[in-house]
Amino acid sequence: MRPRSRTPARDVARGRRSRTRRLATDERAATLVEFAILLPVLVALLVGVFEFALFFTARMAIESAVAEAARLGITGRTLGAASREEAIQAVLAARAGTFVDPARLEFETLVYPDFSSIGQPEPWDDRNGNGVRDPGESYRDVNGNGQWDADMGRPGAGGPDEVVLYRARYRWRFVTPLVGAFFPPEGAITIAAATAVRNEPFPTE
Ligand SMILES: [Ca+2]
Ligand SMILES: [Ca+2]
Repeated sequence: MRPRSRTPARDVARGRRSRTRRLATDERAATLVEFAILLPVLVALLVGVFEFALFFTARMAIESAVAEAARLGITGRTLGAASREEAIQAVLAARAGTFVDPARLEFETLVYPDFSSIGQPEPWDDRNGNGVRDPGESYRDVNGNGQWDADMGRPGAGGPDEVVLYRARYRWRFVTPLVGAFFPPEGAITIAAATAVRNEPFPTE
């Protein structure tokens, strides 16, 4: 007796099922391979987002700290500190935030006669007309330190009605070498913040 042959319809169905299984297995393998390729990219992306979120947070904190220090400075108040300069420094450090190391935050306040003098040299008599202040050429000692300066700013918080520049600089170090590698040699970027204000006509002792 001849063995009963399978019906062609059943063969076709079985073939389809096996092809479907193979396809599913192939798809799973392909997904795994794609995931393995994409994982480092995803991790790098997440690290980048984290690093720049921290950086922008620190930058905003420093900008806001400088503005807050200036807001105190213009009033002439000391808030119980030994001097106005100390009070300004205390506000700056308190406002700079948890991600900023106050010890590494470079900060200075410079006093100018007016806003247009900010960053300008002390006026001098350029006798030889070379655009450079040469030894012997007379000058006006605006900041009163006994020498000619390329920036006439006088360190200090300034008196009533004086113009004061508040300036901060901070070297922001990225946490991971992944991002730091883009900012050689030390994996850091400079955050600079500045604001200029005119002091209120506050009373002085
Ligand atoms: Ca000259
Ligand atoms: Ca000077």
